[in-house]
Amino acid sequence: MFCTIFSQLFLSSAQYTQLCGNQLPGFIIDIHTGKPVDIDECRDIPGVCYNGVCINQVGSFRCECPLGFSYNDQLLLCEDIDECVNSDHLCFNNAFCVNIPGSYRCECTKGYSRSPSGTCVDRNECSEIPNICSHGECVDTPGSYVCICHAGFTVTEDKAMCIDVDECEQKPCGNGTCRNTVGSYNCLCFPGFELTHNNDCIGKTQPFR
Ligand SMILES: [Ca+2]
Ligand SMILES: [Ca+2]
Ligand SMILES: [Ca+2]
Repeated sequence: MFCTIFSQLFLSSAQYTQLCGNQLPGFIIDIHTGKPVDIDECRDIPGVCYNGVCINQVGSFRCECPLGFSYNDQLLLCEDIDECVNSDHLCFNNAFCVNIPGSYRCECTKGYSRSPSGTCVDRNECSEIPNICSHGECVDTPGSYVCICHAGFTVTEDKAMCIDVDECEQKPCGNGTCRNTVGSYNCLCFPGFELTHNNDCIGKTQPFR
């Protein structure tokens, strides 16, 4: 059994001849008759022709691989072809390639969804997602959307949300304590100070005597 396809794979031809003499690969010598007998590689090699069909032949064997698979003559099995690597532009117009066993498929890129005709079209996030851009207006863009925020709110870096501005960080109250609120802020004036229409605290004017 040693002088079979296994040893052919792992030995140089000189090493093979040294170990196996002129015995033909793919045959085993019958100890009773002394004659070479075909080895059934399909039966004797574990996992041979995996994903495909093994066909024994006199002195050898072959693997028949299904569509989308190719024969790996080192591993003796049928390997999935990664169509996404081998062929550019299998998927186009806002889609990308996903390799699957025996085939591939095209998936829409982020921000796009499959239309009834099968093409990838822009999603209108503004109408599809409830409460998107709360505290602002949603504007649809190709592949995405942006939020235009109401006063007192600022847009996140990805322009996907409006978040409250903490106006107190700017210390707007002067002689008072600032309290941030959602969309605005309040000033609580220190004793002796009063709130102006500019929402800050100034000293109370002394009444004339
Ligand atoms: Ca054979
Ligand atoms: Ca969009
Ligand atoms: Ca605020």
